[in-house]
Amino acid sequence: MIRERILVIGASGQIGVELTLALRKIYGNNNVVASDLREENELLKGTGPYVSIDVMNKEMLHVQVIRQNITQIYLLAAILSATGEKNPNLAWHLNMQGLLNVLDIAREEKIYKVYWPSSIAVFGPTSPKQNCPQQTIIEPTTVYGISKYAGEFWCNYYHQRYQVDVRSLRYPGLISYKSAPGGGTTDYAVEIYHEALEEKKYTCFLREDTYLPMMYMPDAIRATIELMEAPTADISIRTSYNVSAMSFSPKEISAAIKNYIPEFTISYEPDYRQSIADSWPQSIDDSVAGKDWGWKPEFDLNKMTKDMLENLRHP
Ligand code: VAH
Repeated sequence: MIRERILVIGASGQIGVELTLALRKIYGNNNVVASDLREENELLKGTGPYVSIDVMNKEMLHVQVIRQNITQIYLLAAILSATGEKNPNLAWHLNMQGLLNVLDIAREEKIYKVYWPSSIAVFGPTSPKQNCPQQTIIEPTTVYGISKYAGEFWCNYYHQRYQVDVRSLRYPGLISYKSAPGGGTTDYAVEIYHEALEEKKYTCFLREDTYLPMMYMPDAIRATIELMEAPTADISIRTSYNVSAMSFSPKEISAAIKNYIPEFTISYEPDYRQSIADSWPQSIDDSVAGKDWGWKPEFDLNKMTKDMLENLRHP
């Protein structure tokens, strides 16, 4: 049994913090090396090794992969949809070159497995709005979506041509309480819980009827680990799997919050992120993930709202 040594790149981000903690529970604290350009997230301190890595510095990354005897790489560093529209060139460069650096090192060092997240942001206005299938018309209209869709084909290429075992999920909007998100269009669904508790009111940057596919972080972490632990023979998708859990609108999430905070009020001031949200599907068909590796979500809007408010009230 080889000793797995895992490198998490972007470990101080919204997904990275929780994925690092989950992987440390499975593989042992010292076998999961957390890394980021930013300083170590408070929740990671004292739970295992942390190194500063710039995924754009391929030589330095390569040295760390060798020096740390890495066998698996999780690449989470990316610029998300809203920030990406403000910095298109930076978003394209980081999201693309970061992935290519990791894939090339994985090929050269025969890394056992690689994980790289895509997003439902790959879909565009010409994709089906309801139950958007795994394979369909996909014409992204954000730099983030373009970079994620191009990245999916690079993952497929490195698997087909070099047998790199790289796996990927098209995450919906992710909601969590442990670590703040950054620069996403779906981040209103995180902010609203904090504001509901602190201010009893929230001004939403999307229209009240904007339905988007969403998932609670515990489900996203479990989906990631279940995908990575699935037998290779079961993986039929080498671009990226659709996964989903629920879809809701700002109106619906505020009604769910009102069940716990009756005095909560919401107002709406749509901004540039409205057009990004409008370009995405409202719901996702993830039946291929269910068939291939048994994907099944556990959290719906009410169960998530209860858990979010409890954990934000008593951190
Ligand atoms: C974003 N949270 O809003 C990300 C996600 C589906 C959206 O990829 O950009």
